[in-house]
Amino acid sequence: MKYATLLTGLFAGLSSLPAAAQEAAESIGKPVPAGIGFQPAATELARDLQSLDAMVLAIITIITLFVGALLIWVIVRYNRKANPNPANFSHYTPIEIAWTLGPILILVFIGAFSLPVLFKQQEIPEADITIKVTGYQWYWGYEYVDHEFGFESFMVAKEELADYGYAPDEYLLATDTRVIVPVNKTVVMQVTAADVIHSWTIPAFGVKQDGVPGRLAELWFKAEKEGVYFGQCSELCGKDHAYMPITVQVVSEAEYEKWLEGAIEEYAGVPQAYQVASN
Ligand SMILES: [Cu+2]
Repeated sequence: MKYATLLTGLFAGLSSLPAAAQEAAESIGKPVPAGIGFQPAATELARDLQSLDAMVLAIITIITLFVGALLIWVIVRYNRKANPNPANFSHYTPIEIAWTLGPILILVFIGAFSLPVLFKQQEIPEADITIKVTGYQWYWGYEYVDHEFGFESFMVAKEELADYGYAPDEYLLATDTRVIVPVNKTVVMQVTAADVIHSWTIPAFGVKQDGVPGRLAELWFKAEKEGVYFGQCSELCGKDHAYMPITVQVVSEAEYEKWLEGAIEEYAGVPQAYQVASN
C-alpha cells in the first residue's frame, strides 16, 4: 500500500511534466510487423480515403476477375483445336457500345465517390490553429503563425532515441521537436519549401502536400485521437531525403495551452533560416 501510494504520487509528479507526458503518449502510424495496410485513420479525411481505397480495390478486383475469366474462356473455347474454322467478322455494334459505355459508367461511379473526398481535402476550412511548415534540405521548420514563434525539427540519431523518449523502432521517424496540436481542432498547415521541393505528410491524417519554393500550399486536418503520429518527407529532395521525418503529437486542449505557454517563451521569435526563406 505504501509503495502503491508512493508510485501514484511519483506518477502524478512525472505526468505533470510536459516532457514526461510526451514520453507516455501512444505512438501511432509507425510500421508494424507484417503490416501491409494503411496507418490507423485519425481524421475524417483519412477514413474517407481509406474507404474510397477499399471500394476501388473491390471494383478493380471484379474487373480483373472478369477480364481473366474472358481470357480463359477465349483460350479454351476458341483455340485452333476447339474451333478450327474461326468467324471472320470485324464489327459487332452491341459489343462496341457495351465496352464503351461500361468503362464510362464505372469511371463516373468512382468519380461520384472520389471527387467529394478530394474537395473535402482541398477546401480549407477556417483554422483554429495555423502552422506554417517549410521544407529544408534536410529538416523541417515550423512556425506557429498566430503566436509568432517557430522552431526547427531534426531527425533523432539512433543513439539518442531513448533520451527523447522514443522506442528503438522509431528510428528514421522520430524528431527532436514535435509539432504539437490539440485534439479535435482544425489545424491548417501552410506548406512551402526553401530550397527544393519537399512533401509534408501524416498518413494517419490522410494529408500530403508538396512544399514548393516560392509557393504557399495548404492542407488541413482535425485529429480525433491523442498520440504521436509519424510521417516522412515524400518528395525526393536530395541525399538525406530519407532523414527528414515528421513527428506530430496530438494532445488535449489543456496540455496544448500549457505547451504553448512554454513554447512561446522558449522559441520566442522566428528562426533566422525561416525568415530568409519567406522573403
Ligand atoms: Cu525533403
